[in-house]
Amino acid sequence: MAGSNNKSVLFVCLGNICRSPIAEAVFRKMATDAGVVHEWVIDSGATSDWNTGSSPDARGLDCLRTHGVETNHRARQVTKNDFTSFEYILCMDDSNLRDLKSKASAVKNSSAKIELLGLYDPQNQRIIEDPYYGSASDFEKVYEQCERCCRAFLEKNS
Ligand code: WE7
Repeated sequence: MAGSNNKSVLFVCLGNICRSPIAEAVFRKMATDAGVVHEWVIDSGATSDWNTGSSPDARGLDCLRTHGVETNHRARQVTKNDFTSFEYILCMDDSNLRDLKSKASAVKNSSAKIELLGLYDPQNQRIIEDPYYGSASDFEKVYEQCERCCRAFLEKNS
């Protein structure tokens, strides 16, 4: 659970099998390489309960492996507690943003900053598109967007 002494970020997408596990794994590796991972609580979750318990999509795992990034994440749905325990909840598209704001409105004392991860992109690509019906190159694009955004987000919070 995210404690008050830690910085904390929860990455969120629709199913927590394509985009948000990539963002989580990329950010954890970046924080580890920067020697600051102990300062952070890092996790990812889904707006839906469709894939709860599932491993990340095989195409996402291939993409991460290509880049030397590891993950053993299993999908979970966002909980009410996430809105009070995480400082940041960073999501991928406008549909995620609507779902999260709707969920937050049902939580007493929701304090998380709910934002698009793409807000941090130095190349200003605000939306990280769902690659579910896409190809390996769509997963690669997700990876590159996550890489840029996570670097800028970590920098801002260092
Ligand atoms: C996705 C998905 C993604 C779409 N990961 N699924 Cl079949 C379905 C229905 C409700 C929730 C989820 Cl998670 C899923 C399976 C898992 N990234 N993207 N579905 C998707 C994309 C475009 C139009 C409609 C859907 C359901």
